[in-house]
Amino acid sequence: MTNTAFTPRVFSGIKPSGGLQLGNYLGAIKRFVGMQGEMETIYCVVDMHAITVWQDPAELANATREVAAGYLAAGLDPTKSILFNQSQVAAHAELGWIFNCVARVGWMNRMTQFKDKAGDNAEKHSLGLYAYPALMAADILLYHATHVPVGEDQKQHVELTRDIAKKFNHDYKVDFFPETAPVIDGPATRVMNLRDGTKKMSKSGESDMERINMTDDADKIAKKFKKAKSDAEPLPETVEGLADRPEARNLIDIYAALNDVTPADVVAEYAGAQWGKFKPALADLAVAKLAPISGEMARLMSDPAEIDRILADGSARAREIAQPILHKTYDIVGMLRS
Ligand code: AQP
Repeated sequence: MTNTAFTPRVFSGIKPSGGLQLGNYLGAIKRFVGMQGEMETIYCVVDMHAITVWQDPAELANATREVAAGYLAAGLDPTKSILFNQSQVAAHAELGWIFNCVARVGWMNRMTQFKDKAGDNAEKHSLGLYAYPALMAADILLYHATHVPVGEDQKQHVELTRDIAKKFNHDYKVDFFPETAPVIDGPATRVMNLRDGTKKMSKSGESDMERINMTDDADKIAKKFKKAKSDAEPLPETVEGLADRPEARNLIDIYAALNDVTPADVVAEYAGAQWGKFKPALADLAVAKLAPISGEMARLMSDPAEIDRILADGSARAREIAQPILHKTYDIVGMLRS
């Protein structure tokens, strides 16, 4: 069966594992909002993924609300999209278990994000961190999602989702789960660390100076871009001139994504400029684009009951789609629904 047999549907999520950073916004949220109205859109705050590494219980609920506020402040309309937090739709965990039994250990061993996160100390990490791509496959396939907008770092996990769908369909001789497509496009699918252009920007990176947080004020944003690593050369004449210049490439990609233009447009505008000219322009642009969002996030966070109400409504709507798909999965697998 091809994906044309499935209603086009978008699913994606963000972990409340800390405050949102610019990579989450440009690589994910901004694009999620752009897909609203094109097809049915379901967006999640994936709190069950967050606890694959330690989360202070006193902060997790707040971080969950903050990610929800980030989505809403960036333009997500809860009447057009379903917005909810994962733990409130139990079917995610239930389908996740089935997929633990479909995915192969050899597949999980190839997941580069686990290797990066666990480093040399893999045995001390949670089983959840290792198994999390199978839960992510459940998040997506529980809604028969056909499109998953993600940053470049999540591409391998969406490919694993396709492998799980294919194996399930093959083993049970059904055409039940779609082969979901990752949607990875635009200039900011991999926003890099401001102090090291070879590493991705992350919420949980060691130093605050390596990322722009969505809640940073104008002074902080200006300071972080001023101190961002660049190189000794001026901006090149063409994008080809950015090869082997990861920090320069990153700053230009960020500018392009914030301003909805291409990196080639940015290079054409700033060809030959020194960093002393480009960095303040980048900081001004970032403040102009991010300040309205952080202001709206602060406003939303001052009324947590309203965020909780939006999430509860989203959970109820998500359950309506998820429950029949889970039940059908149980029937296919042969679970007695007593
Ligand atoms: N640097 C990035 N550039 C582009 N996209 C990014 N995303 C994350 N970082 C970048 C995208 O944001 C979405 C949500 O990611 P996540 O929060 O679920 O997990 P992550 O990718 O592990 O994000 P972080 O910020 O690095 O979190 P921590 O530090 O807690 O692990 C995904 O679509 C992701 O691609």
